Amino acid sequence: MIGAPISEESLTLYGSFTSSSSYKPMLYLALAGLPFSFRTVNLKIGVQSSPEYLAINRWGVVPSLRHRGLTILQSNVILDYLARTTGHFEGRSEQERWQAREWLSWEADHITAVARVRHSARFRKMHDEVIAEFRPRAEAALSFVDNTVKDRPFLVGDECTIADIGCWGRMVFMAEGGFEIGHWPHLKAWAARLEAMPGFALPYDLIPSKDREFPAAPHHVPR
Ligand SMILES: N[C@@H](CCC(=O)N[C@@H](CS)C(=O)NCC(=O)O)C(=O)O
Repeated sequence: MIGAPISEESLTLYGSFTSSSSYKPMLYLALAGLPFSFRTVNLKIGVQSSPEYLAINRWGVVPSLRHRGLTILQSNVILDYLARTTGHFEGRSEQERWQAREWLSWEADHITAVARVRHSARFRKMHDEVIAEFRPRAEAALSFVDNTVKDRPFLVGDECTIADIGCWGRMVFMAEGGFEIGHWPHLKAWAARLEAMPGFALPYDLIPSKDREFPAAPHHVPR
């Protein structure tokens, strides 16, 4: 059973609380302070494969976003959509806006290795061959981010963009994959800068296990 959107104009996010892909748009909405409806898709009992949810998301995965009669899938496309339509975390110049999207594409190729190791370790009781293949790739991706934020506060320009939200959001469960954040000190400092932003929360504090309405947060600045 999946909850219905409140109205076409409101933002409705479908997600699950163990999912880094769901965390990414959820963190965006929390940092932007935007009001939205959360509709839970319980992956444990297979709601993602129900005909009702497949009518929303053809791939049977979370997240999905509904807004203004549109349905938007894939976490990075959702971040792109939210940045375009609400103006938050877009980047200041045209070059920065493209660069932020380049990072999202890179994230899907590389930081997903962190998510694979974590998934294998947490949900599948250690698939050694998966971990052996993806751990070095994950470490290389984390090192690339670490090196990028060595001399700059965020991945693109000097303020937080969807690049930071997308990359951080996908690596957020790194400890569950056995990655110790202290091994990447610049990345750790960058994560602390994100954590210091109003509205920030970690996934298990942010994503509810039940449907919930989120009102506009006090720090919300309409654009
Ligand atoms: N590339 C997709 C990945 C989505 C995805 O794989 N979601 C996982 C949770 S993180 C899911 O719904 N898995 C359920 C399943 O495969 O049955 C995105 O970024 O949105």
